[in-house]
Amino acid sequence: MEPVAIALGSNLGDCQGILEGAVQRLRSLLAGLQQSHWYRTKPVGPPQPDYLNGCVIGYSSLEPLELLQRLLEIEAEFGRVRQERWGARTLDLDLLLYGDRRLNHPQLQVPHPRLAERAFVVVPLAEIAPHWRDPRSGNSIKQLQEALNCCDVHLIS
Ligand code: A4P
Ligand code: MG
Repeated sequence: MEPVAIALGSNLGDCQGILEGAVQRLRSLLAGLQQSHWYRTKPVGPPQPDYLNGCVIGYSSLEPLELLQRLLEIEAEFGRVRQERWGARTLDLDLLLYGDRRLNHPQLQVPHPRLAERAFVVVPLAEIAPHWRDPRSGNSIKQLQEALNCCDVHLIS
């Protein structure tokens, strides 16, 4: 089993209900799941509604591509229809980290290529995995957070 980190995002429909449903599905996929709080975040990309974002960590016995396939199935289950890149979506699941592996497969880049630059990912991840090191930069998640402007990321109650 290897530690994995997954980002969740939603900005269409009942976002919190969708995210909580997705976490339930992830619980059956990962051992020892821990989840962050949910954060309301300003959209990065084309104009669209605000997002709810959060992260989970846990242990997986699936190989990375197999895990990605399961994440895509969960997205489909919650009604994700792929339209424009970075556009609004009911559920986005991104595989952020898989242990300390670096993968550059056509279907899967790990660490997620935009991990370090996105406060909507780094802030929730720092809650549950502050000491995990991004194998690309060598920085801890806490250090990544300190380097970002996090003013568009708000904890919801
Ligand atoms: N793929 C490659 N690497 C990965 C990975 N590490 N995890 C491939 C997941 N998927 C990965 O993904 C397209 C393909 O990327 C997948 O089929 C997989 O083979 P997608 O989810 O259809 O595309 P996307 O999410 O629209 O594009 P992308 O480039 O993944 O976008 P991002 O970077 O995920 O950004 N603003 C806020 N505030 N909050 C958000 O959550 N999300 C996005 C999407 C834009 N703006 C946002 C948010
Ligand atoms: Mg995605």
